[in-house]
Parts: sequence; C-alpha cells; structure tokens
Amino acid sequence: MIGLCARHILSVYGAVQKISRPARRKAQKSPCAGLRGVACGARLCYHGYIASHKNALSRPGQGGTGPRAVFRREKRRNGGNDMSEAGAQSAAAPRKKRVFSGIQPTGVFTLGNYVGAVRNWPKLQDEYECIYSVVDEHAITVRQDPAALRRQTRETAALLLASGISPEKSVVFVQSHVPAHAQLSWVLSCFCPFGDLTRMHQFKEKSAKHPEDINGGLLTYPILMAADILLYQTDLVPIGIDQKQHLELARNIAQRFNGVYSPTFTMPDGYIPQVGAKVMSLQEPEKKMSKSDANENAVVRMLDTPDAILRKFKRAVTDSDGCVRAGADKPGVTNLMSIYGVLTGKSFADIEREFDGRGYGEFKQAVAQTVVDALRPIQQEYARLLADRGYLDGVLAEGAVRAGAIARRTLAKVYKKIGFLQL
Ligand code: AQP
Repeated sequence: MIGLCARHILSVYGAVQKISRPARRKAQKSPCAGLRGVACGARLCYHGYIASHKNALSRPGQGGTGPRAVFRREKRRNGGNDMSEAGAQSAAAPRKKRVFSGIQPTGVFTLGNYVGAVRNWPKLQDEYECIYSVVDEHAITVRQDPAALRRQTRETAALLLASGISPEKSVVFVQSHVPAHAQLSWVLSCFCPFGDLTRMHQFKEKSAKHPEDINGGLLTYPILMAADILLYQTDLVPIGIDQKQHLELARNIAQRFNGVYSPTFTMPDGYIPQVGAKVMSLQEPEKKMSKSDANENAVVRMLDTPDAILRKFKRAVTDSDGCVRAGADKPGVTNLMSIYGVLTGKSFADIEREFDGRGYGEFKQAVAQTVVDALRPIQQEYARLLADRGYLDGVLAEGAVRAGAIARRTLAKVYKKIGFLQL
C-alpha cells in the first residue's frame, strides 16, 4: 500500500534538498501511510525512509531506529560522512571508491553465482564502500510466484550475509525498496538505442527459454541494471562474465548522458574473476550454471546437502578420455577444474599434477568434498540468520535508508540536468 505524504511528494520531484529546514521538519512529521516493506513492523514509505521499526537493529543506548537515528549512526560510522554525494564531497578525505552489485532472488543461488560473483563481494568491503542489492525488480522479467518471490528475497539476503557480507561494512538492501532505480531506469531508457537492447545475449537466451512471455522487461533489463550501477556513482562492479555485455551497455549509456549534458555519472569498471567467471552446467557444460535450470542435476545450490552435492558431482558430464586436463575439447573436466581451482587456490597445472594417473571418479570426489567443505560454514550461518527474521529485516530496512540517500542525490542531479521542473 503506497500512500503520499508531503515529504514524499517533494522528494519525488527532487526538491527535498531545496526546502527550508522548518518546512522539511513539518513534512517529516506528517503521517505517512507507508509501504509495509517487511513483516517485522518496519515501514518503508515510498521514498525509502523507515517510518518505524519494532525489531531494532540497534541496541539500547544507540539512539533509536527512526530515519534520523539511522542517519546519525551512519554519519558516526562513516566519520561524519552521511554517504550521500554531498557528504562525500564535503568530507576532508576523498571518498573510498564505490562498489555495486546485485543478485536476483529467483531461487537459491548457485555455486556459479557464488564463485563468479558473490564470493568476491566480501573481499572488497574493507577497501571499498560496497553496496549490494537483492534485485527483485529484475526477477519479475520472468513470471514469479508472489509468495515465493517474497520468501526468496529474504533468503537471498540471508545467504549474502552468510557468505561474508557484513552490514557493518556494506550496504545490503532490496532493490524495490529504493524507488530511484525504477525512476532512473526510465530516464536512461531514453538514452539507449533500441538496437543495442536487441543485441544482448541474455535477451536472446531468455526469449528463447520463455517464448510464451517475451515481455518488455526482458528487453529493457540492461537499462535497469545500468540505473542500478549509475545511481551509486559506482567505480567497480563485481560480476560474472555473463554480465559483461550489460556492463558495457551501462558504460555506453553513461557516456552518452555525460556527453549530452555534462559529467554526471562515474564510469564503472567490471571486476571479473580470472578463474570461475563462468561456472558451467554439470550436465551441459557448454551452458552456464543457472538458478532457474529445471534439471537439478545440472546445478549445485548453496543450500544443497552434502549427499546431494556428492551425487551431483558424481553424475557430472565429463568425457571418455579419462585424463584430468584442461582444454577447449574437455568442457566438463575444465569446468570441474575451475571450481576446484577457485576453492583451493590451485592452478590448472597443480590440479593436472595432483590427479595425474588417477581416474575421474577420484577427481570428482575431491571436487565435491571441497565444495561441501566450502559451503558448510555458509549453510550454518544462513540457518542462524534466517531464524532471526527481525535482525534480517532490520538490516534490509537500514540498507534501504542508506542506499536511498545516495540514490536520491544522483536522481535529483539527473532530473535537474534534463530539465524536469523542481519546486
Ligand atoms: N554460472 C555462473 N558463473 C559465474 N557467475 C555467474 N553469475 C550467474 N551465473 C553464473 C553471476 O552471478 C551474479 C548474479 O546473477 P543474477 O542472479 O543477477 O542473474 P543471472 O546472471 O541471470 O544468474 P542465473 O543464476 O542464471 O539466474 P536466472 O536463472 O534467474 O537467470 C551476476 O554477477 C552473474 O554474472
């Protein structure tokens, strides 16, 4: 349920920064019939502020959980920087470079999502200002069951935290809780030639996979992804190689917009791992491993039991050569070597030496056990987090406030440049 309040209206038109402080206070006090964002009682009004939050993230003495308290805490945490562009510019030290990435809540995420992308996200937390999103708006380009989508959104967030992303260091939020993503996406769609969209590999693949529903969202998905990235003035985007083409499109859109007006968006670079950038299906190793693959034997999921993982690797498609060696002619074995290499830190040469003269059976068993060992602590932490729904929802609510503050700033800048009337 979305209601309007004075602050909302002003914020939508990008004028919130311009109104006087007393007027702003008055607007903030006005009753805001918010969007019930989370079941624990947190209420996000349409512009992304928390109206109230019963299951506090903060402990007594931390100064409450309202939006102002959250901002005060954030400001303290960032040494006075409120994480907005204005805050960043006014701080004496130059701001840390910023990272953004997202994952769709289209099911339990896979070893491919983990190895290609999510595994790298926690590593960047100390050096960069990291913003990670559960991108539910992207998920609906393919029809989703509403109850399942809600559940999977929380589960995906829990898995991200369990994978090592710390809400103390990074911003973690749900895309639909920050309306600026959809708002910027519309503007950017007017700066993206139609032909560029129809060339996208993912559009072609997903259209072929879902011929019954080739909707506009499937085509314009990369524009929303460009908005996700550009809203945060992102420097670095850690992704699997399948998203490289979309990132290039985001760069083209940014360049076009910056050229028509003046420098507005930071030009983002990709952060793509050298090994494991594309984990392939265990059953069809020419195809990437995907959450939505209907063949469960093709996909290792982050929450699979040890037995299921051992069974899936045992059945993994290899070849008749019987030799553990990497090569374009051996996609199945090369895929298993990549997974093993990423998780153990061993090179292809090391792996070839280790399994020289040993059969595929032993090799598959070793890969499976390595995966089981890598996933065990993540699965344990996931179970703990999912049982604490109040905490989880609090993290997401706070993340939406922090992300929203940065996103609105960029959106206001864009609206001003293109000539939208600001009151
Ligand atoms: N197989 C993969 N190998 C390496 N990286 C991968 N990624 C996805 N699959 C692999 C990376 O994971 C991040 C999140 O992906 P996503 O959820 O946004 O969407 P996707 O790329 O469409 O992933 P799926 O698993 O194939 O989802 P469905 O089946 O729902 O379409 C991205 O950085 C991606 O590169």
